Amino acid sequence: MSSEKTTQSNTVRRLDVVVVGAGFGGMYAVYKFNQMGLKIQGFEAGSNVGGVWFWNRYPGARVDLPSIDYSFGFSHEVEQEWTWSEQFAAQPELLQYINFVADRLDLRRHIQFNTRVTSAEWNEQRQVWVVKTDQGEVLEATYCVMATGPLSIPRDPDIPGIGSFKGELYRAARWPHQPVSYAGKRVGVIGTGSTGIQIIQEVGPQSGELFVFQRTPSFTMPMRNVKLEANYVAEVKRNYAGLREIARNSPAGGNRPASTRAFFSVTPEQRLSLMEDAWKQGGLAMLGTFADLMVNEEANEHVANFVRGKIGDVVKDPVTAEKLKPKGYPIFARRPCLDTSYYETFNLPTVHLVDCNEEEILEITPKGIRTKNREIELDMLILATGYDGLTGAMLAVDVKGRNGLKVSQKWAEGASSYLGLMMAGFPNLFMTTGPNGPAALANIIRISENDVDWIASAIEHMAKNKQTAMEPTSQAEEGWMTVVATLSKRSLLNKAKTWYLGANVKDKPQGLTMFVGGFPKYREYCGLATQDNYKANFKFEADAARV
Ligand code: NA7
Repeated sequence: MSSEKTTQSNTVRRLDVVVVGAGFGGMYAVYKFNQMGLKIQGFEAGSNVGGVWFWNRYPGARVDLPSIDYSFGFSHEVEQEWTWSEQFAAQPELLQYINFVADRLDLRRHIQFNTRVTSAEWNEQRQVWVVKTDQGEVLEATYCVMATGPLSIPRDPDIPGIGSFKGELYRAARWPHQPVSYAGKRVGVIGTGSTGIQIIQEVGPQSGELFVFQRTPSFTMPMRNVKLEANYVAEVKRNYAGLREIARNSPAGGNRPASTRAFFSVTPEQRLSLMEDAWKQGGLAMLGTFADLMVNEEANEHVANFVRGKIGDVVKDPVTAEKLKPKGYPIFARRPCLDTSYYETFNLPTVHLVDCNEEEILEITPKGIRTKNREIELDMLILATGYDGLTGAMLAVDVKGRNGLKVSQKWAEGASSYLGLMMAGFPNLFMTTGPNGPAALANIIRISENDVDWIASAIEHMAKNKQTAMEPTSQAEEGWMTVVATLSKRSLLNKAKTWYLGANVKDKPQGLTMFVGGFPKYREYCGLATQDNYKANFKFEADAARV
C-alpha cells in the first residue's frame, strides 16, 4: 500500500497510517497497525511514551481504577510478565508499566518523540492526509489516527498576573522531572478536582504551610489502597481473559459488578448499611451501590448527604468541614475522587482552606495571591486547574477535511462525531476515545482497545474492497448525536459545572458530549455501525487511479 511519492519539488514520506499521540490509545494503535503490516509513523510531543502519565508527575498522582483493570488486555505476554504491586498504582509504577509495554512490544521504533503534529489536511485529489509537524516534516498517509486523549491540554486559571509570580510555579500536568522540595515553604494550590486533592494530601504534611484555594469542593471517598498479595496476583494472571470479558461487559469497563438495585427499593436501614459497607470497602464502591444514582436526584441526594456526614466526622473545625462539604450539585456529577487522607489534611494546623467564593482571588502577584481580603505570600504556587477536556487536543491541531472544512468550524456549536470515532466530511480520519463516546465515564484503556480494534477492522475492510476513502454519512452522524443527546438529557451529569460539559473553558460550546449509556451498549453500537458490510452508515470511494 505504501510508496515514496514525489510531489512538486519535495519527496514526501508516504505512509499508510499516521498515529498522533503515544498514550495508551496511540501505543495500542501503533502495535496493532504494525501487526497488520501497515507502514506507520507515530508522533508524540513528549520525550517518551505514556501520555497523561508521562506528563502528570505531580506529587501523589495515582490511578483511581484498580491497576488490574487499568492495564492492556490485548497482549497475553504483557499480562503475564508484568506484576502490579498495588491495587491503585502510583504514577511512577504506571509509567514503568507503559515503558515495559513499549520495550516488550518494541513500539518506540515506530514513534517519533519531541514532535508535535501541527496540521493534517485531507487532499481530495490524492486521497491522502497531508500531515505536518513542528519539526518541519511533511508526510502523507492514507489514514490519520488522532489518539490525542481527552485530557491532554491543561489550562491555566483565568486569573491575571500568573506570569508575574516570582516564586516557584508548577502546573500539575507539566510537572518537572526532578524532585521538588516543599519543606518549610509556604505553598499554595489552586484547584480541588481529582488532581488538586491528590496533591493537597501529599504536600500538606510536607510543607511549612499550605493554602488551598477552593472554588468548588469535590466529593472524595476513601481509596483504601492495598499492596497486592502474590497469591492474588497469581490468581488474576490465571483469570485475565475472564476478567477482561467481565470488564468489556460492565458499564464502566471494570470488574466491579453493576448494581440493579434502585435506592428506594430497600429500607432506610438497608440503604445506610449498604452505604457504610461501600465506604468501608473504598474505591468507587459507592457509585456501584445503587442503580439509579445518576438519574434519580432524590436518591442521589441521600448518598451525597451520607458522604457529607463522613466529611463532618473527620474534619475537626466545623467551619472548615462545612466549606469542604460539596453542595448544590449531585454526587458523581463531577468526577468522584478517591483519597487516602484528604480530609485529615485539613486537621493539620499548617493547612488553611481559602474559600474562593467568599474570598475571591483577584490576582496573582510577584509575592503570592491577592484575594478580596488580603495578600497571601507564597514560596510556591501549584496550579491544578484542569484541562480543555474531550475536544481540546483535537482542536489544537489544525485539521482540515473535505473542502478545507476545519474541525474547529465543524465543532463551532459543539463537538459532533459518529461514535466518537469518525466525522462526516473527514474521510479516513479516526479518533480514539473521541467526544461523544464513553471517554471519562468508562475505563479509558478498554475504550482505547475497542476503538483501535474498530479502526483496524475498518482499514481491513477498505483494503479488502480496494477502497480509498471512508467516512460516516451525515445521517449516521446525526442519528448518533441524537442518541447521545437523548440519553444525556436524563443524566444528572448535566447538573454540575464541570469539564464534562465544557463549563471550565471560557467560550467553549456547552453540553455533555459523552455517551452515557455504558460501555457494553457503546460496543454494541460500534458493532451495529458496521453491519451490512458498512453500507448503511458509511460512504466509500474506490478509485485506484488516484493513489
Ligand atoms: P478538574 O476536575 O477540572 O478540576 C480543576 C479545579 O480547578 C476545579 O476545582 C476548579 O474549580 C479549579 N479552578 C479552575 N480555575 C479556577 C480559578 N480561576 N479559581 C479557583 N479554582 C479554579 O481537573 P483535574 O485535573 O482535577 O481532574 C481532571 C480529570 O483528571 C478528572 O476528572 C479525572 O478524570 C482525572 P471549579 O470546579 O471550576 O469551580
